[in-house]
Amino acid sequence: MFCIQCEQTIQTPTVKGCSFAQGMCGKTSEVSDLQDVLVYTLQGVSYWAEQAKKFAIIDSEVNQWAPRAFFSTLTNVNFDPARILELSAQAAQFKTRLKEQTLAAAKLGNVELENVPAVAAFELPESAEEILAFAPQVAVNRGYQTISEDVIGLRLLCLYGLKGAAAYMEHARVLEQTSDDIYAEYHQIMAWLGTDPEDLNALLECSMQIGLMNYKVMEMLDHGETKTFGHPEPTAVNVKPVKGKAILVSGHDLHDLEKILQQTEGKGINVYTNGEMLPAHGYPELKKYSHLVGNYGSAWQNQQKEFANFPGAIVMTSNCLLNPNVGQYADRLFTRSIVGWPGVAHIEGDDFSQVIECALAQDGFQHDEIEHMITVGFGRNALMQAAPAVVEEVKAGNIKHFFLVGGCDGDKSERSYYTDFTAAAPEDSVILTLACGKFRFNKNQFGDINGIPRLLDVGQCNDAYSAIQLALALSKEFDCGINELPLTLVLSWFEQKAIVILLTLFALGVKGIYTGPTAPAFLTDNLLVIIQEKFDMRSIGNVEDDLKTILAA
Ligand code: SF4
Ligand code: SF3
Repeated sequence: MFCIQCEQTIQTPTVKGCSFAQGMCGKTSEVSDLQDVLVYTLQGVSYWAEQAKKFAIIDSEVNQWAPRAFFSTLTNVNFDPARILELSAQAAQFKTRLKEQTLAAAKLGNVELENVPAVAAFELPESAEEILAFAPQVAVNRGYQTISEDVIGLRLLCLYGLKGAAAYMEHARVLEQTSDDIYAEYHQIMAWLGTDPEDLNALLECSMQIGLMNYKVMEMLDHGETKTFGHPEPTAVNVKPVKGKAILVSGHDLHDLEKILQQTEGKGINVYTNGEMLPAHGYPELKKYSHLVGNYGSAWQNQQKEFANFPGAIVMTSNCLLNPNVGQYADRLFTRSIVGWPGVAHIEGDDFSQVIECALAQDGFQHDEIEHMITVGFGRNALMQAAPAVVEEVKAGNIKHFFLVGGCDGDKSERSYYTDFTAAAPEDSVILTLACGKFRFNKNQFGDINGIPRLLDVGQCNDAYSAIQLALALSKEFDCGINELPLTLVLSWFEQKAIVILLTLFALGVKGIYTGPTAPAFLTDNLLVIIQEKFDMRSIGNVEDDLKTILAA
């Protein structure tokens, strides 16, 4: 196996990347190898989808399915070899279908298809053994013996960035937001990466293309979420348990939460959000359910302890999943969509009766705990509504700086930087936050500036779109570029969704972003210098010095 896609990848003085029997996340070498072959097969699917389009053949079923399948290879999503094999078999079928249609159309038009790359000609072997035997040839770092590390690093930046974008495409698709134009762009990039490009400039350009494409994807997802559930509004959320039977819903998929709320209505079950599901409380069409009682737990890396202590059923709708056998709650856990763990019940379709039965069979919480309220719901609309008041405070000199402190959470102790940073941010600054990194500080008190809360929870990682809209509105109001605003982004990365959001911000021209806790291991020192110079990207250092530098600028 070789996998280097997330922040917790194995790094020693001699080894970079998870390359032994198991990755740090618990992904076995078998699953990792099967995922490599799946990704390679998907690159072949994309090649034929791109060719097919030249003959006006657009297969919407394949378009909508392919990013979803790619999403299954994202960090902490699917650990089940059987499911990955199923996806590969489906990919091979789709590839054959597109290939046959394309070749027939080409024949009809007397067109010769030239230079069909190896990735497009690849035939998936029948058995799991044969697939695994083939895997080393299609490892994501294939050719590393002879190709420069920089090339491999940029290929991985593109592949992992595209994977993050594919995940958001799937979140959008669930809410009936699809775009054949975006899928065409996805196929073009995926197919090109399958040809093992070596031109550093072309790869760098490709990473910017992925960033811009992802901006459109996040816009589409924002549209899907706000159209389906209304615009998030500032909402107080209890983060302490309430007496009664319970279901915990984790991950990013609001559609699943809605179905669970509908199906549990009147059944005496309380529903809680966990992790990236927290922002759900701000959406009118979700908060209207009185049995959506609060948020439980914190970010993904604490789930083995928190899920073990949760006395009900747990639904994992997307990333990030950890080994449920450690906390012995696998029998109370249910996976959805592309998520999988061997032996854990997987729910297809929208019938959650198994989850409800499981919750009713569990003890539930025995006591009410004293409430602790936090506020969420500062999405695009709420931010825009607050913008005039914010502008007034800026003009009056009461707000001097904006920070966006957000991104993924993780295990590393260096991540206390983000908690310390928010605590040390001056009183006349406003802190926007998003994604699961917020759990490091979102229960702390930040107060307000003449009624404007100093901490504004913008939402999930994909709600970076809302934060970008606020920045654009402020730059219009103050008649300056985004980089001239008193706004600093302090981001934390863990997995591929964070990679693509960073690419989006770079592609939009946002400069001077602080990132941490460490640089992605797939980027060489050389590449880091290029990226730092091109985008003025900075690594987090110590809070005091960083704040001094930021505020002096
Ligand atoms: Fe290692 Fe991360 Fe890949 Fe898991 S996802 S195998 S921890 S690099
Ligand atoms: Fe968190 Fe996985 Fe990235 Fe959506 S849930 S931000 S780490």
